[in-house]
Amino acid sequence: LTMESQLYHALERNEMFLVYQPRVDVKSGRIVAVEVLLRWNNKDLGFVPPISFIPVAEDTGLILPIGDWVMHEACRQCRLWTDAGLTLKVAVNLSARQFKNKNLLRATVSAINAYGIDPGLFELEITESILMNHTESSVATLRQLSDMGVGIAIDDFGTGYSSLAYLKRFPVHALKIDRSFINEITQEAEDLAIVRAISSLARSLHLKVIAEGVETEAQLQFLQYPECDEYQGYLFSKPTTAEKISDMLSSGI
Ligand code: G
Ligand code: G
Ligand code: MN
Ligand code: NA
Repeated sequence: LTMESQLYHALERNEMFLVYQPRVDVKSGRIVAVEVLLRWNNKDLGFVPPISFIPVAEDTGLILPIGDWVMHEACRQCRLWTDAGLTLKVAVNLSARQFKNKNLLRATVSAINAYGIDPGLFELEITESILMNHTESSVATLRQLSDMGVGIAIDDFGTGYSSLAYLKRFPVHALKIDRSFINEITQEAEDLAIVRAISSLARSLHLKVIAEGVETEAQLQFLQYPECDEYQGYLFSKPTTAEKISDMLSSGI
């Protein structure tokens, strides 16, 4: 009953599901997007957190079918929201192995087309370190996706060693500022300075700025425009079910 052997059957046994965390427009206070987060509830192992099973899924290659499933499920949900008159972008996390895979373009387009969603409502989140290990073909794929209208966001921005020149060369649309810079932004002058620098860099490159891990009203005050366009975090909502997201949207948030 190793995690690996259980993970092989997780999809066919319907043990995986998605939760969604709202991304909120700082100015209007409205939900404009959701980050899609994978969850696994196994009959023997119980709830296994992604930080435990994603590395196993990466090592075994299972992240490829699981990642395809995540993209399909996210697009299916996006379609349901669109049909209900709710316009909401879905942002899916991409692992290193998915990014390097030669089928990334086909897999992404397949999910988008299966539900006929607007490609502009689909976004990929890629960490700095994954992006820095790109190949020519993975960058070409990003460009093709970007040309279709798919968004590309750099996740955990500020924690890796990204060459700033890449921000210009790559088809990147948004920077998600890592929550380690937001955590103590109200007390630490350096953190505020870093957030301001990232934000002004992003703005001059015409990228959207999203603050992650916003937990308090005080933190949000420090992140009002022009620091950030959108924020995400426990202050507004933890990752939650699609139904709860629909309820929030329907009630006008
Ligand atoms: O809620 P949270 O514990 O979901 O996420 C923990 C980590 O797992 C985050 O770094 C997040 O990016 C990653 N993660 C969550 N869902 C997915 C997914 O569908 N695919 C990949 N590759 N990573 C994910
Ligand atoms: O690495 P990535 O940014 O994809 O992962 C998002 C992770 O951050 C998920 O595990 C999610 O549950 C978590 N998260 C989301 N909002 C908050 C928050 O306000 N505080 C903390 N500590 N974690 C958060
Ligand atoms: Mn993310
Ligand atoms: Na992040």
